[in-house]
Amino acid sequence: MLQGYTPWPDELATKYRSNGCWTGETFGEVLERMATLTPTSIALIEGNRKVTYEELNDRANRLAHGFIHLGIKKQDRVVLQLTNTITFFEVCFALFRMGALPIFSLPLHRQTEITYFCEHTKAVAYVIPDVFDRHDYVKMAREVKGKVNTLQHIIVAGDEQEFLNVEALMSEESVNLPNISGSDLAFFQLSGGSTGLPKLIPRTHDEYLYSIRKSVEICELSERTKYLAVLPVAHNFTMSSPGVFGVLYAGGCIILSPDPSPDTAFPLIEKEKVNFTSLVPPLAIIWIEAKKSRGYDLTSLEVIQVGGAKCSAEVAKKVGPSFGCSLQQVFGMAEGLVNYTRLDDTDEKIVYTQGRPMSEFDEIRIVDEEDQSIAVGDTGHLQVRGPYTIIAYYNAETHNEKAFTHDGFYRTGDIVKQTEDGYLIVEGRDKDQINRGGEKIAAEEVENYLLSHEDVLDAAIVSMPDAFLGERSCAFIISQNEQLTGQALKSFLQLKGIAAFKIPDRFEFVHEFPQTPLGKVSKKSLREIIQEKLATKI
Ligand code: J2J
Repeated sequence: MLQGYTPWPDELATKYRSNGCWTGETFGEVLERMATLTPTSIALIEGNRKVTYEELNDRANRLAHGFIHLGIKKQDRVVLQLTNTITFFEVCFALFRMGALPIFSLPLHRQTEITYFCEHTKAVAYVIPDVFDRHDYVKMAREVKGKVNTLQHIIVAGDEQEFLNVEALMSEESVNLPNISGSDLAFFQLSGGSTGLPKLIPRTHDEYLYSIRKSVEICELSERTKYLAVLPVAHNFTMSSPGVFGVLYAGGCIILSPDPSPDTAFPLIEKEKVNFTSLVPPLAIIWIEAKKSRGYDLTSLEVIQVGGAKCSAEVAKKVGPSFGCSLQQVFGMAEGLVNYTRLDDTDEKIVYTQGRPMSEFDEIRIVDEEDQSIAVGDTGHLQVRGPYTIIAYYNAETHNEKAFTHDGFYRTGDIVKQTEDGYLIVEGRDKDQINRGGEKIAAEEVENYLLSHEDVLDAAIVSMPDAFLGERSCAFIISQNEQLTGQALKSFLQLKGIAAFKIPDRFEFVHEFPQTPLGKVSKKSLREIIQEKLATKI
């Protein structure tokens, strides 16, 4: 058993097996099955390159053998930072096959985050593109490798001589692959976080495949699905709700978009007759605007999902009519619970709610500050337990005590209310997090980076409303250096090497922070201060 991982208690595992949620199937077996059932169907399209299910399966197998030759073993951790490419899937399924555990970092993560993922998990390998979006990942990997002594292999997708190359690792030589079972760990997803550094979310084949199977059923995916992946495939939404894994499970075709802009995505929709895609709310706004002036034929679209952050009713109302398709709202989290509006729901539900839990075995409760259930229709804190919601983060004992209740419910940190018929409406959040158009920023993480600046005495980050992104971040700073500027702090954070979306959009220099009656920084008051400033345009 991997140290730091809390396995499912026997009682729950038995329950979810006997009620049919967990079938024992593994990701490796799913791909093998699809390669047998639909060998010549196209699984993935990237630019002019197309890969069938049989080819994907074959290449994943060869790569799995290559990883074993290299000395990577079952349960070894591998930080995977690939973009929306076919190689992502080859590496991913190769790791699933031989039981090593990918950590799904995002293309935007930089050396501070990657070093932490590698150190925290004692990763043995790190897989990167060579260059993407003008960022030199090889240079970054060199720096990370210099800091992390467990890291033995840097593996590069692309033309690169300094480190190992994915293509060169494909091996014809057969070796015995370890046995993988449904209850084995499959990978780690990342939490949006609220305290300190991002938490790692351990997922087993059993639980994640259940959520995919249910999502495929609700979203009605089939071999005729043509899914455009515009958001990063490594994110839980694009990966599993029903996402790219859902498409592979259903035998459909994934079209990989290197970026989400209409200029890239619309021609792909027209050319490949895309019928399903997933967006975050700000992207939905950009697409709706772009649709008015771009002449592409997008009539193949049947469903556009919007999730990751609250979709305003105003935007929700426009999606269907703009694209001649159905909108599906998705309210999910990498920790588990996913809510969908159903495809045959009334417009009222689709526009005004964030859907209802996907599984009849999801147990949700909405509670007050004292963890007491409240009346249906009242607003409160959402807690959840179920067959695909984690029961603990990896290696985070102290945090787990706060994040889960004594009876195993996950405290989502979301403030919601529920309609009589079980639909959820997201009203806010009680976690110290900023949701910047779907990208999550843990306030404390960025505050700590700022505190490492010699001139920063104290820092507090809060959200400020934004018409386009929903929220942006504002850092309140206490410093004795009157010369210190926001620009200087931005450069400091950039040099430190953190994902660009975490860098505060605005800095406010103050002499003190407002306090709660208990003497803590009152983020509520800080939010009010910045809102007022924005309203009066100071
Ligand atoms: C309001 N807030 C939302 C929504 C997520 C599917 C879809 C999204 C995610 C995701 C995911 C929201 N309205 N429609 O993993 O499988 C906020 C909530 C939630 C947090 C989770 C999936 N959809 N949110 O966004 O782990 O605050 O997952 O708790 O990144 O995003 O963020 P994340």
